[in-house]
Amino acid sequence: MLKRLVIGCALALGVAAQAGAAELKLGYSLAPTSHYGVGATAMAEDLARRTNGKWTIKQFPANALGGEREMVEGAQIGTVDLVVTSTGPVGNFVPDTLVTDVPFLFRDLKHAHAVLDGPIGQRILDEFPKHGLIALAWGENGFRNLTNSKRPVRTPADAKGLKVRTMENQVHMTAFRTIGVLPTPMAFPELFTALQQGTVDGQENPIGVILSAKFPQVQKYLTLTQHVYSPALIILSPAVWQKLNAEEKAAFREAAKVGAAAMRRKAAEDAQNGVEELRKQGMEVVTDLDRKAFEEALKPAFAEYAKKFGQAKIDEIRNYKD
Ligand code: EAX
Repeated sequence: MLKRLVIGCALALGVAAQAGAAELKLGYSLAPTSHYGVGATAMAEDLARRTNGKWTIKQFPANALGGEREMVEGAQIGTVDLVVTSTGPVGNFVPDTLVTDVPFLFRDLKHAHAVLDGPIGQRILDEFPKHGLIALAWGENGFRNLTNSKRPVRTPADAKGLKVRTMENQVHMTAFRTIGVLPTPMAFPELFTALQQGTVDGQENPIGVILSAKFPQVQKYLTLTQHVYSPALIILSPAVWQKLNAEEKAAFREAAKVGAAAMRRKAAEDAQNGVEELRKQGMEVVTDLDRKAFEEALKPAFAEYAKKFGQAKIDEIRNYKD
């Protein structure tokens, strides 16, 4: 009798475990203390709470699941469940994200958030399923800034001839090529070594990334170029999405929004306080960028973007008001 009871319980538990708790693998390129880590933790806590512990998240920080392109591919084929990624390589999968990578498109964070959280941003998120991906929410990487090992950069002439690593993103590469920089597309996990060995002279990233990836160890000069806003995305594998009922789908979306909000708060905090820290770590910081000269030098690139995306689409974002 007792034995039967024990077996019965074990069976019931077995069934419960199968239909119940599921641990999802979430990958990102930065340290757990970064804005991505903070966002992922906030999402994980919220999701577990909303689903009574059914859906939990295990984090794989610091490129443990590969570079951003590889992680997005993983989400497509179902070997990675969740990814927090910049838009860097995402345009290779979902071309509609590319317009967000245009330099000097967003005036400030408020503008970027209004666009991405409004109908334009939603329209882009809605494109993902057509490309075998689910985008749960727009997070944040932040405004990007140029670093290099050669010289202080204030004008496009200063930047000319530098070999700069860019993300694997055509829109970014066009911009750098246009101002006379040699763009070298490279996956983020290779970047530190490339800077260290001098394969490239520079790179560009938000302050939080420069700090988190310890670039002051291999880069002397930082220019607060703020040349492009870098959105982040929380992406889910369709292999997971199709297992969810409507209530769970809503819980995933809400939890991703909570994660994205935490990510934005941390990215903004780093952008505010991080420059001082980078100075302490030995970087020389150029704050008086000749922004007008950069915008002027970028004119041919803007003409290309207008051809590629349509001027109306760019203006729709530029002029967007909440
Ligand atoms: O998402 O590749 C990059 O430079 C990204 O900004 C970084 O991986 C954070």
